[in-house]
Amino acid sequence: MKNKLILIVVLLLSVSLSRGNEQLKYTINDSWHFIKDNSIIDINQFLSKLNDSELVNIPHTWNDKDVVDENKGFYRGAGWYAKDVRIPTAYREKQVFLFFEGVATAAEVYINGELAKTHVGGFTRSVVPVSKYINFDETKEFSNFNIVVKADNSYNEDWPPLKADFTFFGGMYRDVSLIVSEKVHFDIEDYAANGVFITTPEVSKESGDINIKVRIKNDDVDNKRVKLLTRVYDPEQKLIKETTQKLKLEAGVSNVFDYKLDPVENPRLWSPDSPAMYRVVCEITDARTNEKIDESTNSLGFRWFKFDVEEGFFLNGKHLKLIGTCHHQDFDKIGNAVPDHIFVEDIKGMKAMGSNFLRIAHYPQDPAILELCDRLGIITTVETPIINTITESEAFTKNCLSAQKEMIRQNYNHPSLVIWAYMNEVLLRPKYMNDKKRYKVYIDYLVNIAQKLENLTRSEDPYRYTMIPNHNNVNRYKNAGLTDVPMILGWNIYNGWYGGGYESLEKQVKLIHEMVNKPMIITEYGAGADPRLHTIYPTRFDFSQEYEVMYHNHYLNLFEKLPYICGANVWNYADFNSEGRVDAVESINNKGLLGINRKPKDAFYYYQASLLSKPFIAIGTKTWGQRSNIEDKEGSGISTMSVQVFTNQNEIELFLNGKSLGIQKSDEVIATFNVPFVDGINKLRAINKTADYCEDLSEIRINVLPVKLDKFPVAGISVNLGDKRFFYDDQFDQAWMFDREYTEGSWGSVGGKPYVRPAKSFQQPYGTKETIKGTTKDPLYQTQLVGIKQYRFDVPAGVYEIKFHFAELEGTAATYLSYDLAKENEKAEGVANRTFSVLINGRTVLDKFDILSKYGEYQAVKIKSQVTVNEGEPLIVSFKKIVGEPVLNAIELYKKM
Ligand code: GCB
Ligand code: CA
Repeated sequence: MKNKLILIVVLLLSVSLSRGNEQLKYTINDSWHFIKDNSIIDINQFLSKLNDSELVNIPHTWNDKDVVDENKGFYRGAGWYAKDVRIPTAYREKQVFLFFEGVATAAEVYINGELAKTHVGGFTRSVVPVSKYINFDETKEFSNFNIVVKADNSYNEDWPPLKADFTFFGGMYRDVSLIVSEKVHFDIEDYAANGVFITTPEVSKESGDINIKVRIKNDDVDNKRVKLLTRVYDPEQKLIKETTQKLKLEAGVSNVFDYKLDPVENPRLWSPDSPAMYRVVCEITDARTNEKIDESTNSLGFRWFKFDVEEGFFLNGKHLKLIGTCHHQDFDKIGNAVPDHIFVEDIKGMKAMGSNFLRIAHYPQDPAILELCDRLGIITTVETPIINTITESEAFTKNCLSAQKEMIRQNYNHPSLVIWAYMNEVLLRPKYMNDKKRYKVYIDYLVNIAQKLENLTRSEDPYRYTMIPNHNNVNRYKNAGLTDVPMILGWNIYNGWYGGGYESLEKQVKLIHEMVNKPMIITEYGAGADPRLHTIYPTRFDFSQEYEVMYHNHYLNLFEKLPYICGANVWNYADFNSEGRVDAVESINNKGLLGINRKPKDAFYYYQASLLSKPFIAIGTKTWGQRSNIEDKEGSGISTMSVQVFTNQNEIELFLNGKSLGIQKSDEVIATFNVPFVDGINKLRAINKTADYCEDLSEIRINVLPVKLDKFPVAGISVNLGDKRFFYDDQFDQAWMFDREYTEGSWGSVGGKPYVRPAKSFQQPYGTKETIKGTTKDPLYQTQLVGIKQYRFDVPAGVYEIKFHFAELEGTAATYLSYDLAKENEKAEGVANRTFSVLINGRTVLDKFDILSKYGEYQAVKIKSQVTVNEGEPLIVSFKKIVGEPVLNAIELYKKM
């Protein structure tokens, strides 16, 4: 009994010894006082207003609501945060820091009223030493200090990024922590890195180098003698190496030491299939007492890689086609103030998609992302946000360089990371294009910044590659001399979306390859898809999920065929906020493979089927909650629609409500079935019966609309006019079909043509992409039938409600995106001059109706009316032209009695 007790005591002792005094870090995210007010001139004025503040928790942005509303613009200015922090008075002997993971875009940090630090750059971390500002109260166990942070997301010509296709949310949007260390500690003040930098200059199957640079800060007044222990653990957590060295630390400075460990023999190599991770623990102890002072743990992976101009990418000597996506850091309804778990799900999702590559665009993101890419095996590139344009100023250049240096040092020890990038499409619409001389001055300045970033990057990290992503105007980048600067060139290519057909992709890629003798990555390609839109006539710029699949199918096939394309990144993993965007969904860029809420679109399943090697099968259109379509033949009650099954298997059998619809062979991972849907719930089951058995289930709800309206559908009829897409309103679970022409005894429109935006170059097949105010169901209003004469329903007797949807599309305020290079060709639109009357069964409902003067342009207008139809009488809505052509955007008919 006694012996046992002694043993327990000894165990406890050794546990507490090994805990030691390494840095203590914990978040202080909750309950910050917050005021958003650009008129506050200084911290004193802010503190005097604290009573008006609200309490917020970090992550926090002040733009979560105003970027998704219908007004153009969002708050760009200052937001003030304040918090009291209580710490043990014993910390007087230690060093206390604040650690900010991300404050956008610039921050001033005040401790007890004194300015302790300013930081420019909304995407990198910063560390603020605060000990010297704290008044420790010796008489009490705890002491308090006060933090004020002024965050600012104003436009400032010296703060990159200046302009880009994503929202510049403001706020303290990533974790804020307190760090407590000894006076001697790994130098976290150095660009907010962790003080340990590991490289592996030579790696082979037989041997892997481990070189380490440490920075140790001695904040004491005396020089110090310490020991530095380095331990390496293998992927099974077994200790495989241990070294100790004695170091002398000069007081008041950051002491830098470079050293090498003996190479690891036969290292387990890191790769996407087998992301073997080693762990390096660096420990500082007191040379005399052996007491632990600090510790830093970092991941290590052994791999070697090469990007080749002709042959593409090689990892550990084997060819590997890099395929994956790009990623932004925001989420549905909460902007960029997202919990880490979103990122965990995103990276898991990429792995589940079969990705082996990720472009962290256009700025460094949360630490959780690279950590998980290391662990799951996704090769990454990360970049500094210098986007579209630059400012020729010293301050701008300085901010670019510090952002690059912070990015590199903060993310140094990630085996998944192989490329440091900077700039994105900086010659998209360069300044001074019309003044040759001035243009040259501008371009020289820009190329000079690039060269400085390149030199900095190579000296910070000689073992990774560098890259600049450009848009597809290869001549412009080449003539500027920008293509000479980095080691790899990225190309963002949208043939088949913004311009031309995707058939032109191959020519484009070949041209670039011939003109630029550098390894090539397709850093972006993508097509927009509003998750609510489906069609049987996919065409460019229709925002249908079906076109998105076609586009990606074409691109992926070509990438797999051309060896010199090292890799490609879909733009984008998920839909994301872009406040200025006008598309099918306002302020959202819809090029995601998943929605902004992370619900997969069909294109995501397409990639799974294409990239995964384990048996995969998925029935498409899972987000199409409810459909509505006309029956095939009068009285049949059946509406046949095609359904795509995405699979890497050869043959698929599909069952509808338990009955086999036969077997189809898959064509480029898609098996297409014509499914005779019945009204109501349709249960689909797709299987492959081989040894690699796999199956998928899907429930499809459909309103099969009758050709003859003898039995009027209970949910009514909802029709989108001037359109060829089905629209699923996921907010109200309402299914819309597109229009049909009236035939005798049935229903449909009489006369009129779909509205096509007047443009010289083909852009949208129909409708406009201008944002429609007063609705979130823009696709219903963005299309219309022009010159409509009647809408006719041959209905049984009864009382009906009719709902008209209008919007004036011939407006003045057309807006364009800078990415949309087709815009130059577009003619100015005329302002509509349009007046018409609407009659229901001869009775005027809307008399001399002029949408523009009554409601303005691009405004959703909904008008409901009612009519009693007698036996044998049709329901006819007629449009009487007075000035210009009558229009109708959508119509609903519902039977009340
Ligand atoms: C690009 C940009 C990216 C945009 C994308 C688009 O070339 O690099 O930021 O979001 O195009 O969707 O237009
Ligand atoms: Ca419409």
